[in-house]
Amino acid sequence: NREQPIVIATWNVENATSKAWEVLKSGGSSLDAVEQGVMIEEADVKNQSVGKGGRPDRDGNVTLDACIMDSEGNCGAVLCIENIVHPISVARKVMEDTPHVMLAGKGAEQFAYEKGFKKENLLTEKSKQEWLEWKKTAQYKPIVNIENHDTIGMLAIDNNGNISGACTTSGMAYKIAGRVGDSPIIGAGLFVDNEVGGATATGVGEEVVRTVGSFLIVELMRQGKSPQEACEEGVRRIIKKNKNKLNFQIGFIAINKKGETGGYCIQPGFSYRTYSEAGHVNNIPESYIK
Ligand code: SD4
Repeated sequence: NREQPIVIATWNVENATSKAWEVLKSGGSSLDAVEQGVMIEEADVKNQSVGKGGRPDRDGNVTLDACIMDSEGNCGAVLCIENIVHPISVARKVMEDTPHVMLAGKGAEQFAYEKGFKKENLLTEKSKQEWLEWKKTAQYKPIVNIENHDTIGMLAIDNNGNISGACTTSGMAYKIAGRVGDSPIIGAGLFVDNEVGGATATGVGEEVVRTVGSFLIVELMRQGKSPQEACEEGVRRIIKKNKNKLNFQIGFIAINKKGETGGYCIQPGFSYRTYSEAGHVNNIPESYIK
């Protein structure tokens, strides 16, 4: 009952999982599948939490975070990069073409241009108008499940049984300039171990970083927990540290080597997509708060 190939992703990102599935079905690698899958959301200006059209920081600049990890344990990330539509592809170049894992800010942007990426304005009129409206009160307040469509984390297993993952975001809306969340941090926003499985996160990144959430979930699976049990324990660790202020969202998804999947979150409203021969499904996981 091995589910392979299979792709899973945070939120109801039908176009992104369809794209990844197309790559997997045609015999492509899980690395190509997750890259091309999340690129759909990066380019979609209607998704205001990822890539082009993302909400800016409090100064009005759109800054993006992304990371990618392959089945060999190689990884690459870009942090706080501006003017580039596909940070996931820059992260892949960091992984494949440099001796480094992370490039940040101006250096990451400079590297992208050297690799042939085009400079593009990422702030859409819609995101700009909303930011101008926000500036009237300028209260930083993360909103739970913004539009039910958010940071995308994606995990895939290809025909050869190899697991890869990708995670990409514009981060928390109206953050302080320079702020980086969990999404580009290997182990926090994303982790893959080809012997065990993979995990990825969405929500208030500071809380995921504090518990090294995705690494924790993969390690729990290594110890024998199912993806579902591991995601629940990952969320419980965060809850323990935040007993009196559970007003934020965290969602984890995970997959193991057998292609079994799981997901769990703090607040209702989170969902994740799975696409395999068994079908293309939007799953609504249990939440800690009902
Ligand atoms: C971050 N985890 O930057 C991201 C934001 C996010 O849904 O997931 N939004 O903290």
